[in-house]
Amino acid sequence: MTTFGDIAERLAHQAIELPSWAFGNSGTRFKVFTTPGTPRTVEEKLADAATVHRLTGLAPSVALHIPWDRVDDYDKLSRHAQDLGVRLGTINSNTFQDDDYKFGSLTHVDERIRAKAIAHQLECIDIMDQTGSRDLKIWLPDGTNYPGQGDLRDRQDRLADSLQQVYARLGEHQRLVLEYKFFEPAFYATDVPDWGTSLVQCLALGERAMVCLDTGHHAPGTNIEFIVMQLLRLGRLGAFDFNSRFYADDDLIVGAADPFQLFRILHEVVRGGGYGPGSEVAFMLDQCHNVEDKIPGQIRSVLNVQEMTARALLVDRTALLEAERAGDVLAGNGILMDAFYTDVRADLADWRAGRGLPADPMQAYAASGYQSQIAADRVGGTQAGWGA
Ligand code: PSV
Ligand code: MN
Repeated sequence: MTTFGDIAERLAHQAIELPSWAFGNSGTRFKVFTTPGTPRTVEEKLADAATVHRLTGLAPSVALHIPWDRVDDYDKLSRHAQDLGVRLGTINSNTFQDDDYKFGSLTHVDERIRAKAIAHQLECIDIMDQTGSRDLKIWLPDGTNYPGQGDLRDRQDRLADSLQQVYARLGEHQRLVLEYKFFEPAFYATDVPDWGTSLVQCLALGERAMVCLDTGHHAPGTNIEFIVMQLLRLGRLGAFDFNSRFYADDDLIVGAADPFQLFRILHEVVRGGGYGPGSEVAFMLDQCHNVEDKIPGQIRSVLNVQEMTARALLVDRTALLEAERAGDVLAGNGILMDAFYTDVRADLADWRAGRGLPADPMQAYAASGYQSQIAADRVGGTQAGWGA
């Protein structure tokens, strides 16, 4: 049997990157609700992210989205992040909010627009050079709504050519991480709909091209942990965008909709060597807090990932392997379920207290006065949000 004491040290390796945009206003296509204290600037987003890290010790880096977080001086922004106790992480490009991209970006049939989309990715790599970021994350809105709207194969060929041009510009220690999504904003065919397509494109590029798995980007019922296993097996799991979904790409708090699925995913991560100091897998959140407060929403999220990681680490691997080899179906399933049902919350509270962190970060945030402080301080200006 594996006990909490056996895994305590390994929990210290956990690092979850926060998305800057989680602190801005977001919503559905029906309404974006604003909240007092929402950041107006990227510096304020970093301050909120640093608060999450200070209270949890789990979130040492922050992902930026360009152009949402564009600034004049990235050295200065990096230093600002450092002063707050965090660092700048993944740079996410954005080719989904410009009129030119109505019919695609890296796949566009018009060479001028395709060149513009490539130039945007190169701008993001320039930013990475300044921020010291390792990963360029590309998610494309490209796709078609109607059969016959575009030539599926030509689009794939243009994508390969565009990605090649971007990949060629990467520095030695930088990576291109290609995210897939099976629908939205295109509904008939997206150009990178699944992990297979992302992987095929990555394999053609080279070793520093990796797949990004956003947990909300699959059809209902998809066995996501299988994909995790396969990508780890092939050494191509670059990053996670964690969130949870009931229906579509809901971008809700990770672990809220289906904690068991999160457990199964993290079990495969641990089993496949994706967790710990030797792993290069980036664990990121990609979430929106439309109706709940954003900072505690992020705190809850990283705690959910930590809790489920602890439970995944608790799986008795030796006993599991034995049961699997012996064909003991129920014993194997029982070993997994024992770990999943272990309530680790009290142990984690002690673990935090032993490391100088608040035993209950949610409660510590509520008691800190930070929320009312930012509501009082951040008056005037334009709150950050989609497209802001
Ligand atoms: C697309 O749905 C996505 O998951 C991509 O990661 C984008 O960069 C992000 O959402 C924007 O919120
Ligand atoms: Mn995503």
